[in-house]
Amino acid sequence: MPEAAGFEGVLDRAGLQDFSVTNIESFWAVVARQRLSWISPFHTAQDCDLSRGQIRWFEGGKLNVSVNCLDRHVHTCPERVALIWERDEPGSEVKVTYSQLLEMTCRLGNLLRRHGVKKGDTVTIYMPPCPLAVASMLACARIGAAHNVVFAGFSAEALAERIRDAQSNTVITVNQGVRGGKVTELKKTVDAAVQGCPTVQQVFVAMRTENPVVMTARDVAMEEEMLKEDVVCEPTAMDSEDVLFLLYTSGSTGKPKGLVHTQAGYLLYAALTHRYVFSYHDGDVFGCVADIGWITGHSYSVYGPLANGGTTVLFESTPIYPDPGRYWETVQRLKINQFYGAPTAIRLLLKYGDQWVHKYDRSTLKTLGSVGEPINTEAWEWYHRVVGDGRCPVVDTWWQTETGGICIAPRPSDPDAEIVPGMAMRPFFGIKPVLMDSKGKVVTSNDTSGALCIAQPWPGMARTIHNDHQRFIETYCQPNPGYFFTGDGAHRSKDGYYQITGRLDDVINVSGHRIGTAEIEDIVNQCSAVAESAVIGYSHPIKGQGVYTFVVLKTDTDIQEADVCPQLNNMVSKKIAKYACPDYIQFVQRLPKTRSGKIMRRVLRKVVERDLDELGDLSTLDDPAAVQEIIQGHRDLC
Ligand code: 6R9
Repeated sequence: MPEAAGFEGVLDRAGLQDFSVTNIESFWAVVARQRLSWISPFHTAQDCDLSRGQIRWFEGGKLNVSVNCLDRHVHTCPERVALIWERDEPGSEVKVTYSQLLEMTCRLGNLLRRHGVKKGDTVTIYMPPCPLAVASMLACARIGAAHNVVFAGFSAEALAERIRDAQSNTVITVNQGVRGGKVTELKKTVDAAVQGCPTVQQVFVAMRTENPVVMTARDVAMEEEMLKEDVVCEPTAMDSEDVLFLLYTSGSTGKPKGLVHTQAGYLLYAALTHRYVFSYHDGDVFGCVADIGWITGHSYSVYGPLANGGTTVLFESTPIYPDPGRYWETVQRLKINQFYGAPTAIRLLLKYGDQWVHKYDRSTLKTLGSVGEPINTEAWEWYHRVVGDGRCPVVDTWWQTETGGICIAPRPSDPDAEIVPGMAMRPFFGIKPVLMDSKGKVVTSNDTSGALCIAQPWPGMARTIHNDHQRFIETYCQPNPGYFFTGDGAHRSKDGYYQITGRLDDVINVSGHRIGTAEIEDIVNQCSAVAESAVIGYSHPIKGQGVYTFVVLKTDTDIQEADVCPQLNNMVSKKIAKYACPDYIQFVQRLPKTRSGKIMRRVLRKVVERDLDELGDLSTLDDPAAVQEIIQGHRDLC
């Protein structure tokens, strides 16, 4: 095998797909040597045992992720634009070149070092998308600290919970956030959060607006202090399997999971998927409009594009600010070539009509991407026909925080391959999806459905859950021993293409935000008037899924139902985020439970979906009258 030349030109891309799954080790070894800059080479491409939750790639190798994302491009093209910060105010974008971003990162790396941040520490970043947020992530990578980006829409309590779980000693934030024309008090939120976080020793504060905020002894004025630092910062040589970042995501039990990604494998996978799935070419402007607090922002606003020396957009605004033409006006102004967004936004914009799209020149667009939830056919067709003028391929990309990068998408291999609307379709290089039946057996035929699992490890996958490897094993490795269990259901068409049908567990997906129903129940149950509750997702025309909450009030309470609703909304938005607030609250006398006391959510789901003929087996139900009451109450409410 001619390793030096790599595979391209040796195998056609379809042949490469087969080769990559049958020879994962040699495939990834060649790609890793070709695409990453190593300080010292690895000696073992992989040492994985999925059944034990052991995943190790490129052992023996040393590298620095920030060098791979910055220095090597500064050597070849220092003036190339790395970031375009699309600020909330249209027309006020800021461009940052590779050499500027390296300088920013080095100053920040030195500042963090001077304040004692070192390898093994975790830095929490609570910032909206902006160059300093990216520089913060890369500065951590440069000095060997792990980052933990928390979505800047999260409440103080949600932030505190993540800081505590990560045992983070440093927080980086901005004075205020600006989004959709509204100012949010991010520094105040951090102040409230760190009160309950004894590990936090210092908070770095950057200025997004000109409004001063109260600074305490613990706070550091970030830009001011950065100016005093040297522009050269020696990168720490990191082992391939050292931690790069933690990122919290929802699981089916109450507590969010801090998924851990490591250095080399993650970066390689983000870079390769970014290049192939979107057909990214040098000189293109890549527009991923996700927040950096989401894995999509990590892999496709930051690490994938920067590892490839690309130009990437950081989008601070909303799809409808100042009007529903915002995305397309941005595409025209920044000359975006690949646009990557979420179905919930597409569905929202579709309702406003085609004129908002037609107003702007979208001729630079080459590929349109979708991520976060299944994209329904109407939204897919509109995206393709109206936004892309029928000439841009739409790539529906399936993946998860756990997978690190895209695993199933229409065009990882052949750039001319057929695309079927609303389907993620084909596995990426090195990915071998399988469907499992309910008995845990692999289904081999086509035109069938099952639980989606992945049969072999790949470099981008998460390595563990922070401080809870047992939970990692139980969640992903034990449901089907030897396979990675995704928690999603999928259908394989008669042609062998994959269509993702949705979550199999108690996780719902509201506007692309993944949230455990148990997390919301936890908060609702804290209301003094509430005895118990059950939250389920239901199909929502814009958000994908909405939050439907069944509430049983305490019998001894004299609070009125009408007063409980605003209280619950308040609590949920304060403790989690606004998007998690109930869309419907139905008060019931009791919840349907099994004799062993488990709430039968399946029955609640059917009631809300009005699928009353399919309530299923009710034999284990403790009190069948509960279901009739709920059906009646649901009719009255909706
Ligand atoms: C990247 C990301 C992961 C869950 C995943 C699945 C859903 C994501 C999808 C999709 C259908 C797609 N999901 N992309 N479902 N089609 N193209 O979203 O990560 O926040 O961890 O959510 O999102 O249910 O399991 P994350």
